[in-house]
Amino acid sequence: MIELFYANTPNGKKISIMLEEIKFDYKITEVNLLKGEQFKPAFRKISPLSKIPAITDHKNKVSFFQSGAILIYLAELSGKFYEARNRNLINQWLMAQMGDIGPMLGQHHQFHHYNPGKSNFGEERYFNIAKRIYKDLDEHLSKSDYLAGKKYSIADIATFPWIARHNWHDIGLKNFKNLCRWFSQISEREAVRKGYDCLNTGETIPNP
Ligand SMILES: N[C@@H](CCC(=O)N[C@@H](CS)C(=O)NCC(=O)O)C(=O)O
Repeated sequence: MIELFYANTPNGKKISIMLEEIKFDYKITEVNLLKGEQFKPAFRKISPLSKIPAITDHKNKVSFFQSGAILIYLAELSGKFYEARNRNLINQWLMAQMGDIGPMLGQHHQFHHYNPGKSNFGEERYFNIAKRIYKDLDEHLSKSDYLAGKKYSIADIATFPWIARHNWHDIGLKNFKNLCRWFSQISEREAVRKGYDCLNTGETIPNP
């Protein structure tokens, strides 16, 4: 049994989608970020930077923080979505998500969606970076079925929930043919739909 410490954000959704994909038994413990529950000492023991997602694998008595590390752990445990001979490429795209795509789109959310009008510099900077991410991903996906080649991998699972916020981005996912194709293909996976709505509130994946 895996316990997922979760809040309904793109980083949280990466792990619920992965758990659905590998069909592991899991339970969700919600961490209310607005109430500051991430700072509780018990949670900080498993997530020292006070961030979701985190997991505890109760069977193997081990805990993890950082979504990329969690995805690698679950992929190795299940033997899925992290093909041994393609790991170098999968790692690069996973790190691209963790180090660039997620943090930059996260800033775009802060300036453009949550706090418009507070900083022209911030709004413009992260809007431009977000547009560049769409353009670069689109170009890459014109040559590659999935981010790390022909097969769906944890790199796609990590990136998908961020692109799923495309309505907030105001960039027009539809205008990026290859990124749109990749997004639609992944949206159709039953496990992705289930993991996206892991709290069973009826949340659906926004169409391009
Ligand atoms: N690099 C981390 C980022 C995690 C992250 O930023 N989590 C946010 C929610 S999406 C959080 O818990 N924020 C609460 C806080 O920083 O106080 C990961 O991929 O796990």
